[in-house]
Amino acid sequence: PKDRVTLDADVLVIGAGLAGIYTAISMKRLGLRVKVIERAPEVGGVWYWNKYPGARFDSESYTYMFTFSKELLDEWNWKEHFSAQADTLKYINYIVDRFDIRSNFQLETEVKSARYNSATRSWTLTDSNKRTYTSKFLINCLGPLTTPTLPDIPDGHVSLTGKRVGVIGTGATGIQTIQEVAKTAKKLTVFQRTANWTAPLRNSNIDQAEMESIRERYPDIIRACKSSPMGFMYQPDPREALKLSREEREALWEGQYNQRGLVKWVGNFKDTFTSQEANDLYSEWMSKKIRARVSDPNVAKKLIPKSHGFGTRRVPLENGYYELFNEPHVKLVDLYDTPIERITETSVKTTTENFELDVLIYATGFDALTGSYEEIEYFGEEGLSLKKCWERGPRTYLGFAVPGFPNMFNILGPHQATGNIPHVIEYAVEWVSTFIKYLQKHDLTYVNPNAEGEEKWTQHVYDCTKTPLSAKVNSWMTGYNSNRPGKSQRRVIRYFGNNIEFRRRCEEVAANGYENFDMK
Ligand code: NA7
Repeated sequence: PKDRVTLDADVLVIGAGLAGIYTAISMKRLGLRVKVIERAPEVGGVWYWNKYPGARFDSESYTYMFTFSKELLDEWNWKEHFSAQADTLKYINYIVDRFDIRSNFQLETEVKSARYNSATRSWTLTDSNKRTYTSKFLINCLGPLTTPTLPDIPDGHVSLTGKRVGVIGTGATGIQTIQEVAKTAKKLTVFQRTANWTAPLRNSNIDQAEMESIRERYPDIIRACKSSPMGFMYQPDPREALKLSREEREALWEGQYNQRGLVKWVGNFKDTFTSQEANDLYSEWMSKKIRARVSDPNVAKKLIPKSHGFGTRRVPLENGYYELFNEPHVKLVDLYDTPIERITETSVKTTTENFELDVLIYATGFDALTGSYEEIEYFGEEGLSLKKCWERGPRTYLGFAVPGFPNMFNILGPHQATGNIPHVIEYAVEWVSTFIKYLQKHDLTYVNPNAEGEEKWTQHVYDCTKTPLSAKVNSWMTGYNSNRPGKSQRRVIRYFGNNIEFRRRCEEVAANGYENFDMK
């Protein structure tokens, strides 16, 4: 660079969730000065913010974790097959202390803008108090589901016992919350717009003996996750549902229904989520399960999704969700039949009824993937605005970088592989770290993807939306958000390719000397 200046850090990271934490560990290992800026008063990201009743994993704890450190695998004991939020937050804090990075975090600091300076080849972040921070590299670890689209749910400390509670939303958050709140609320009203498919979680505690046996199986579990398309422990069944007899199909489905976890989604027949016909068969079979569990056929009918097939949206898991609607204190309100007209201080008024409530919980989702990037003003070379560049949808190179925004990397941003999030984060952070190490080795202080890389990657991301049924329904995965102006139609924000293909392409780019990146 022409102008040499003293920078506050080599690497600034925005966000202290799992991605920010592993980035800090990795940068420190490279001998770089790293500072992570986070608006929350604690580390943990989603696992700090989402303290709602019932918040927990619905992937097996011992698969949904970091694998980069043998010590960590040896030392940490999971308490339940599906870890609850409080224990997960403990795990995250354990990592921060174990790798001695707590002093690398600056908490309660909200970044408002990030500006690239071409003369110094550096980034300047400005926080809400107008304080500034400078660095060579900027790594965004903003999280895919960070920006809630309605006011925050009341904090976890509010007691709901004996109260009249309403919940709006039946996504993964709503379904977990509803089950927990129903245990103590006097009355629970579920305001459901789109019914969602959900199936048994089958959680249980893990005692010491079981933990030891899981630990012995860690190498196999980790290998299984790394070789599965979405990073989960289960491989899709290689058979096609449409080529089997009804008995053969139902044997697999019944077995999986009785098993714990997401196997009934990610371990299904390989055509279940690409062939409408195969998906219809499975959805019909699942509908029967719902009808068998709900006594009132009218309520059952409302709980069975019509707009989308099983697994074409993220499948939340449950423990007695459907049976709740047989209980006298739980009421289902179908917002398609009777939409909400108004919310007052004490009630929710639909077109036909006024529901007096003590507490109303919004489980109405997030402005996924791009929302968190819109909360910060990013300016690249010559004042280029990221908002402008992404006006008609995000465009990236490998989901990691954007032309015109040199020395900036995104972890788990738009157009990057998803699935088993901790595993995905590990891969992304390691890919970026290896790249930064390469830049250091070659004394390069400038890295910027070119337009060709961006065009090719963006085209590939769009091509990947052609096959999966999940790319053809409204959900946060397809960028649909009815609460945000301009987002009530589908947008290509997510990578619908799989992790194996994603990694193959990233490795190829690295092996070719980081092709389509300009470096100097
Ligand atoms: P989701 O899955 O986006 O669910 C949001 C829910 O809120 C969904 O049922 C929505 O109905 C409902 N919603 C949103 N806005 C409204 C309004 N205005 N009125 C009524 N109902 C509304 O978010 P979650 O937080 O549950 O889960 C996000 C991810 O976190 C999840 O997939 C896991 O990966 C972890 P709609 O379907 O839009 O009709």
